[in-house]
Amino acid sequence: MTVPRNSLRGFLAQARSALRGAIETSQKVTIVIGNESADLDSMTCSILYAYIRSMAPPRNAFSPIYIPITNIPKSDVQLRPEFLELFKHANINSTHLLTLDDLPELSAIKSKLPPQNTKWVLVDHNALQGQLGKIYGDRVEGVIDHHDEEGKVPTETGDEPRVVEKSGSCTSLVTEYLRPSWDLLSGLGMSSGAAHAQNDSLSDDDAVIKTWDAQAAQLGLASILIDTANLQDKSKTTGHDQEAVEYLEARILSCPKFAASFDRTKFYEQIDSAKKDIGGMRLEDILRKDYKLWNDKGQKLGISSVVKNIEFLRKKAAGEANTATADDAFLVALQRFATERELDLYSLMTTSTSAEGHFQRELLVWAFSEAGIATAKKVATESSDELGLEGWQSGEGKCYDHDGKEYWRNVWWQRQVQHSRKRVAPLLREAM
Ligand SMILES: [Mn+2]
Repeated sequence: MTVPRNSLRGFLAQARSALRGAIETSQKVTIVIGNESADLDSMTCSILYAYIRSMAPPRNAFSPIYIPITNIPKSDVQLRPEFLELFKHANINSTHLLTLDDLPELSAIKSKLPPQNTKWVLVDHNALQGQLGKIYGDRVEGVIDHHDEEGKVPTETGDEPRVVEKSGSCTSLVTEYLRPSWDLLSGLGMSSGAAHAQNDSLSDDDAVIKTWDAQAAQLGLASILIDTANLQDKSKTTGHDQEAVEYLEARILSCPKFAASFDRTKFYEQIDSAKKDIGGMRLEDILRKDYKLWNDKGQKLGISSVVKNIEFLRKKAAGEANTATADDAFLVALQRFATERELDLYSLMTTSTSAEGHFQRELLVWAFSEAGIATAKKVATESSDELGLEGWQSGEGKCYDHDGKEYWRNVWWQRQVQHSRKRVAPLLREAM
């Protein structure tokens, strides 16, 4: 059975009930899951892939429908205002999104969702982390990703893709992969209603499908624009991104409902400003909203990416603590965040715009164990040139550096701003 042509909204509702049904009746299920930082890219990759693939599955698909899971608990969706902004363009809302809450509880997941009944496709990562990775790591049979190759997904993935390539956004690679199926689907123009429609209503069905396609296209387009700064960031944008943007934009512009009013730059700015609208959040939420954890060679590394500078976070910390100095309040909050997670190594990466309008990055590295300290020192020396590390001071003139037995810490301006966590994480991991 093939999933009928449907809107994103209809599809997500169907995916939710199919997942529930599969769990209750021990049916097979294919899960498409993004990485655990669950940024916009991860979310849109999984939805777009599952949506098109469910309506145009390979002949011997493992299960009748692909289930897109966003790799966070439902409550964390609220920490991503850009999701909520984008959902409006796709005619969905946060209640339609499938999250970790839709899977059985971890304590019972193995019996309720036996590994042999599952097949996993990874998008925007190529190694399934954490508890899910321990239980279902062997069931991963497909990947589309733009991070460094981890060598965890088998080389043969049968009917599912095995694409690990450089691109600004993983959604661009997903779009590229889906394009032939999507074109075929739209060419057929079949919806569940269209199959029974009279000839004279065909154009109405066509308009409905164009609207659905344009909504899905906006969902994908947003991630590519965010990840490439509207294709303006030359260090990130690749041919994959340019072609995918062209393709998705054409889908939006061929829809009468959106064609007249759609403006790509305005659309980008709207999603981007929603993403930076984190002033109302608590510091801890800001640190955990785009957070990744690695557990390698006996060391735990956590990295938070934040879309505001340390000055913003200092003020936020001071406002929440209202006793200590801003520097103290900030450092205490960071230390609490890292020690609660029992990290050997914690890093904070910020992005912001300088008063002169330049994109800038700060990098904080804090090591809490002997092994972590050795790793941190190694990176500070060996990767200093590649990252363009330069002296940094807080608003109160402190530089936060500390070289002691109990911990080691430093903060820099990272002048080689093209290097995101996608580069910094492998550097830290290699140094372990
Ligand atoms: Mn990505």
